[in-house]
Amino acid sequence: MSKRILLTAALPYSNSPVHIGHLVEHFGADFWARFQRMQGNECHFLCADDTHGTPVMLAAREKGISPEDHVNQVWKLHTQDFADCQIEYSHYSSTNSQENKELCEYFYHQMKEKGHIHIKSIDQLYCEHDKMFLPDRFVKGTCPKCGANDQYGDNCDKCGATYNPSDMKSPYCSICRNAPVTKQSDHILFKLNDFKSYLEAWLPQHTAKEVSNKMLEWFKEDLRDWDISRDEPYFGFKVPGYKDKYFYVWVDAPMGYISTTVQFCKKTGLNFDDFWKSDKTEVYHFVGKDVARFHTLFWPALLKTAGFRTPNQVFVHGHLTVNGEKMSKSKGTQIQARTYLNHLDPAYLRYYFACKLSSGLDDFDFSTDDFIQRVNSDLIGKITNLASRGAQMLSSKLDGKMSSPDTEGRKLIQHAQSKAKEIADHYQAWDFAKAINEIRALADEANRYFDEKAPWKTLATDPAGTKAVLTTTLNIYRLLAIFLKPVLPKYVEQVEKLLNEKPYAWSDSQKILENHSIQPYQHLANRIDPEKVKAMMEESKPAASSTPAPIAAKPALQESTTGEIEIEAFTKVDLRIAKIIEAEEVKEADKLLKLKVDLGPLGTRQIFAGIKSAYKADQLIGRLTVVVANLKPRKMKFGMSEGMVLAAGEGGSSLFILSPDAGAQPGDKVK
Ligand code: B3M
Ligand code: ZN
Repeated sequence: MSKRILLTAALPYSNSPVHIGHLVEHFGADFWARFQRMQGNECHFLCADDTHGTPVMLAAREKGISPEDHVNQVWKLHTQDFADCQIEYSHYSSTNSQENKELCEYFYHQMKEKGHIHIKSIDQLYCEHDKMFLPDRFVKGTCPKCGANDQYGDNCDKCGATYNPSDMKSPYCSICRNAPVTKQSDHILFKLNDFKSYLEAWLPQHTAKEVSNKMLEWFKEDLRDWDISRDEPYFGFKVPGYKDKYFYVWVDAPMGYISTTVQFCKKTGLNFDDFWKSDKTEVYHFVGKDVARFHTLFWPALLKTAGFRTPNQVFVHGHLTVNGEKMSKSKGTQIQARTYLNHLDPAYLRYYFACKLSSGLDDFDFSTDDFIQRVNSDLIGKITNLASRGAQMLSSKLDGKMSSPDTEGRKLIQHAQSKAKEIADHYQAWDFAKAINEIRALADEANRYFDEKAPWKTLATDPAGTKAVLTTTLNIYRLLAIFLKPVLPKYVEQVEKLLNEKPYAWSDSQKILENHSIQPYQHLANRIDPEKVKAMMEESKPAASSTPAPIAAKPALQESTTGEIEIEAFTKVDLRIAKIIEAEEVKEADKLLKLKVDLGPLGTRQIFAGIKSAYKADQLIGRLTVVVANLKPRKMKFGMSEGMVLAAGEGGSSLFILSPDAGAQPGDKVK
């Protein structure tokens, strides 16, 4: 009987572009949803952008636009990236929607009514300059354990210690670098411990053993209250009854799963209650292990409070590393989806991640060498090769019509058919890596058969026997295509065309094509050119600019794929010595200083420079530095910017403008 399934992937946050870490999860969910549909199930795959919180508020300020405009812009980029990666959602919404706001208020009233919240005054670090309470990630300082400088307020990168921001030595606000003060404010707390025994029973039934065991470690003591409110300024939904309190982003984020369903039901005419109010639908979340706690503790407790059903399962996956290391923007290993797409076909990455993804919590690696090797030797060399050799010969040397396999061939096909159940079980269990292994083994067998029969030798002497061999080969290739279709939907569409067939369902694997005409062979896929992978990695390296890379921007003007430029390209940039004659802070922008610079014979210019985190305005007046003088003037929210100040460093306090030795004059050309 056909099942109705609702599947979600975690909601990407609106402060960063889609990167390959997101893709692992969204590919996985997309494979699974497509597999379910091939099985004849009704599978709705829903997702949305997670739009609220301090980082989004600050990102919008930085751009000089409203948070609403910011999240709308990011939504467009996210959905475009996902679509170009062949990920197909049934509906992709946003948590900043009216439906989500109403839902969030409803949940809150239920929490209140049922006595699951209380108010408590809490001490927190506050920045007098930015007039805001600082989330842990926005406090930096010296680690209380090992003494490392510039560590975040919640944990130390150097020694791994975790602590409270208030325990840090010499804490400072990461936005303005001033020392914060401690200030009290009332917070709304959700009494998670009210659900302790409920969750203790719920966890083992709805998560993998590895996950529930991990979560149950917290249960030795009472479960701690969960702080669900944040003070102004914040981007999010206001808490009813308060004029300056907002719901913490993690309260309304998972509600996005439900509000997206509300919108989806409006769009399709399906009945909402069948999804979240009854067990007529199977509900599954697919998330990374970093957010498992939110999905397996807070979320079921909230759902229970508000009288909604809980998910059948929360599937949890491990993290992606790149060439053996944790992904990092500054090391250039956080490859953005758009950067990947600028160089390579998404089918390759879908295939590679399918090779790596299994149902456990282990991390797995995107190794660029292994990636090239797997795609070129397996997907192209073993799998696609069967089609190019078999179909090409059948259409160009014979009449393009399959005959029947001989006894040996039929056995081989039946053997491949008999794997359909096993491979399906692997997909069902989120063990994509095992499914791909099986498929690859079948491809190996088929290649061995083809080489042994050597049809290119028998073509002239035994055309009928040759045809039977090609018929067998193409039938096995067809089965591989059916088994790969959840992972490679576009590729398999071409196979369906080549073999003159309708879109494949899983059950089509039980048929054998005989006396069947095919289309002339058309090239299906190329090998990966390693140079393109190199170019992608090169493009992922952070730009040596003081302004953050624009979200999912198109690649910067490139002279060559290796990142080298000709001398002519360099000399086009007019670098000049400039004297800073005026400098003032742009109050509304966190990073910007407004400068007036003297370029000698070229006159004066106004420049907005993103260096406020490292320099005070009056420190700069009178100083000589280097600017790009022929940059096209740019209209910014606060006025025209007519050049660019060069600076080194990673940003924040670590930013250094350049200074010439004594003797250089304003307007001198830098050569
Ligand atoms: N947005 C993941 C993150 O950005 C978070 C997932 C929400 S799922 C409801 O850390
Ligand atoms: Zn500050």
